[in-house]
Amino acid sequence: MRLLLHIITTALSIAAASSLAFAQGASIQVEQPWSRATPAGASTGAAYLTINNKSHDADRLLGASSDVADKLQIHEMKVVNGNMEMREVTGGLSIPAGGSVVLKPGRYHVMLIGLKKPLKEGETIPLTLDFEKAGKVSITVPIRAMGTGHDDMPGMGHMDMKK
Ligand SMILES: [Cu+2]
Repeated sequence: MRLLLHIITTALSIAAASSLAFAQGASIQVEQPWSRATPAGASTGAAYLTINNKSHDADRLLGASSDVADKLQIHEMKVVNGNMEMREVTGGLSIPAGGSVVLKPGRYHVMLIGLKKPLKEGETIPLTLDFEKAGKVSITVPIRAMGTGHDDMPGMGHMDMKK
């Protein structure tokens, strides 16, 4: 009887521990990450992805980091007075409870500033996203061909960076 009780108690604690880990790990899900190959000499690149917030609390994407660039920023593009402008999202990008935010060409993106080498089609970028509540979420971003998602900024060098 004691042994049986011990087995049940152990099983319950394992179940509790694993469900907790699952709940934490699953609150933020990142889907369909991709980036685009850059021409030789380009100093910047961008990464796109979809963030799903499975929890009942809103969260915020505060920033990102990667070995491939000196600095990463969360950027937003929008048309201001007929011109496409790009600016840093200050205070974090909010991800509504139970909702999702899509980072895509012409809207939000993770900007890779100071690329250490060109992004090559077929390779991948290790990226760590930093969320206010979910903490750090590491993903692997495949690099697609140059020109994929043509409706924005090749290289983005022609654009003014607004602060
Ligand atoms: Cu940008």
